[in-house]
Amino acid sequence: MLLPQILGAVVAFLVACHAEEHCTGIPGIPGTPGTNGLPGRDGRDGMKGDPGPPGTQGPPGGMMGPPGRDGLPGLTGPKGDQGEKGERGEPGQRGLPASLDTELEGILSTLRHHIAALEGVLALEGTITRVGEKMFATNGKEVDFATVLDVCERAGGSVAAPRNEEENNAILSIVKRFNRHAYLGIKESPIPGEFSYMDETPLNYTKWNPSEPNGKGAEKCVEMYTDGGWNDKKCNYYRLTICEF
Ligand SMILES: [Ca+2]
Repeated sequence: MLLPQILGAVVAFLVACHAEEHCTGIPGIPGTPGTNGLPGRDGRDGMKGDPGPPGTQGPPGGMMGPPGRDGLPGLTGPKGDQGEKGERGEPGQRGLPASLDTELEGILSTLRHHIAALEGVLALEGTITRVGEKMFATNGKEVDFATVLDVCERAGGSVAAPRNEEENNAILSIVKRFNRHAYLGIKESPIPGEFSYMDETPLNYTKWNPSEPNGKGAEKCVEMYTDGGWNDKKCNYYRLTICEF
């Protein structure tokens, strides 16, 4: 409090005191502020802060770090060469004759039934034409004779070669369906005008068209016309592929 104000208060008091019978004491001057207390206890630990930014790269020439982890496996390499054939194993124990093995007999019977059913389906769809034990089939493609040979062999058969009228008619049914001439599994022998089966056995049945064969060594293959007759023909023409199995 400023001095004039204090004095003013004292004067006012004295005046008031003088006016009354009894005077009370003068109020004391306010004391000075106390000193600061001791520091408080430490607070609890705060939450963990975010990771700091990466440091700057060190100078070159530092020590090499440890090796990294193995990479992903690479692509499969090319197939190796086939190994040598192993030695023949010991022969197994002799089994029962099929006629005495009822279980085997049952399996064979089921297989025969299934195969006959499948052949029926294939014949119904025109995929195969069956004559006796032989089956004829085509892939519908026209190629040169070398390709016919290759295609039939790869399929496990051989080029269709009729051994009788019935087989000739079976092949003819395919030729008519596609309305295309087809090569037969017959070739000219080194003697011009003489023909044989592919295994060089002589023909036991022929169906030459009138005036055929007329190539005299220049037409070494044989084709079937759409009437079932045969014609000797050069081997590089494109003809229907028909195989027998
Ligand atoms: Ca001819």
